Amino acid sequence: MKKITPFALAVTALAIATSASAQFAKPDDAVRYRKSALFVMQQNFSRVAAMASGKAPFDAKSAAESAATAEFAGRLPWSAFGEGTDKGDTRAKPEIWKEHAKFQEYADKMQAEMSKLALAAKSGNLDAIKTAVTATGGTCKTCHDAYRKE
Ligand code: ASC
Repeated sequence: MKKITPFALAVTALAIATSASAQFAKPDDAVRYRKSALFVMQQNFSRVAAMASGKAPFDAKSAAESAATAEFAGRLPWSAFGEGTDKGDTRAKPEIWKEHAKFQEYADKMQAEMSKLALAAKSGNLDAIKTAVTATGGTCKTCHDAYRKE
C-alpha cells in the first residue's frame, strides 16, 4: 500500500477546507450556480406563497414538498458568492463583497425563516404557513433592497 505522506494529507485538508469556494471552474459558473439555486428556491417558495394568499388552491402535499425544496435550495447559493464572482451576468451589488458578514447574516436569517416555513408546511396548518410565508418573504425583500440591483 502506498504511504500517505504529510504533504498528501496537507493537500487533502486544504482541498476540504476550500471546497466551498473552489468548486467552480470559473466565476461565470459560480454566478450561474447561485442564480439557478435562487431560481429553484423562488419557484418553490412562490408556489407556497400563492396558496397562502389564496391565489392558488391549498394543496397540503404540494405545499410541504415545495417548502422542503425551497428550504434545500436556499442553502446552496451562498458558497457561490466568493471573491472574484462580482462580475458578469449578475444583479449582485458590489456591497456584498464589502459587507460579507452582513450579507451572510441576511442569508442565515432567510434560511432560518424558510426552515420554519418548511415545518409549518409539513404540519399542514394553513395559518402557520401564512405567517411563515410573510416572515420568509420579508427576509427576501430585506436582502434584495440592500444587495440586489434593480
Ligand atoms: C417571491 C420572490 C421574491 C420574494 C419577495 C418577497 O416570491 O420572487 O423575491 O418573494 O418578493 O417580498
